[in-house]
Amino acid sequence: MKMLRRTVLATLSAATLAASMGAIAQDIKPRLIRFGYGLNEQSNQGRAVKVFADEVEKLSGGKMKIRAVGAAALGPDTQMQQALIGGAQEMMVGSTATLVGITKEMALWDTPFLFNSAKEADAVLDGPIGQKVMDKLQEKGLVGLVYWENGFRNLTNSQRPVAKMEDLNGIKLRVMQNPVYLDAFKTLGANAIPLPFSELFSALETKTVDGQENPYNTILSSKFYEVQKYLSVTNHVYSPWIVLVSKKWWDQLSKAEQKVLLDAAKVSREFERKDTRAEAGRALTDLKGKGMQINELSPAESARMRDKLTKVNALIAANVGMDLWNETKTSLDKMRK
Ligand code: KDG
Repeated sequence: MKMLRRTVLATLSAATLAASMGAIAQDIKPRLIRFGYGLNEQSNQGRAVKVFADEVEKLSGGKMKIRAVGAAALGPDTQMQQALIGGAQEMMVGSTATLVGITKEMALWDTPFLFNSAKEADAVLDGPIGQKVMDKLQEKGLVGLVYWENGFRNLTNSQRPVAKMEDLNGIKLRVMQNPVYLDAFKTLGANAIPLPFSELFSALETKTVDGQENPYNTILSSKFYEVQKYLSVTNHVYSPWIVLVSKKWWDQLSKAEQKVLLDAAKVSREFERKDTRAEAGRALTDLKGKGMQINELSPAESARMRDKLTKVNALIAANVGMDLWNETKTSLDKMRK
């Protein structure tokens, strides 16, 4: 009888030990976070995602782990945004321009020539106005953490240099899926065609579209120089990216876990802006070296394009609301005094 009792006790303690080991193993298994993005791993966007992932692992002591998925493998921006809202994906970084269908105030950042410099952009995006626009996402199921820099956008095409607005007439120009970009480039005389970023290279390669507009960094990292002969420097709009979290998922996190993600996002923002600006500074030389023919618009032609493009401002002000529009203009006027 004693033997039987000893065997039963031994079996029970082994099972308890296994269960507790299992529980500990369960405890230290990191929380896995799927983070999708649209450019490739070697791009400025991909490099910043890696910095974010490393920082999350460091700050959480290995308890939170980012599984970064690039090159739009989880779908284009709009598809990933819906996956976050539904809770099927935890995080992403993408363009604010593709968010206007969800949060109309994001159209503020589509305003042509809104910012004259990266310094102005940082001050507004990281200040109360940027936060106010970001907070509007929450009622739609998204949490914005920080803005990254996509950069000032410039025109490329396979047909001819764009030295004046009229040179855009008849150019099939791909634009982001966004009403302001569509309207703005139609106003300039281009045949504006909205396409997801993930389809852009093949559309250029097959001549489905003649041209596109993006920052130098993207023209380099996506190898558009292989299918685009002409680069015309317009700097027509400053384009932000935004790091997003599924609110459904965010609300389940502890305050400590939320702090890890926000602190890591701020570290990645500082890295991303420095890295992107350094690369953009070298880009024109690099792109010339890749065989692109580069032209800058004359001040007079730039002014004509600016006057024509800013005709969309009334549409933007109506969309984002006059209070937010006026607050932004006042803030910029103060900075420029
Ligand atoms: O995922 C790609 C997006 O980040 C997008 O913003 C890139 O600027 C872009 C474009 O032209 O689609």
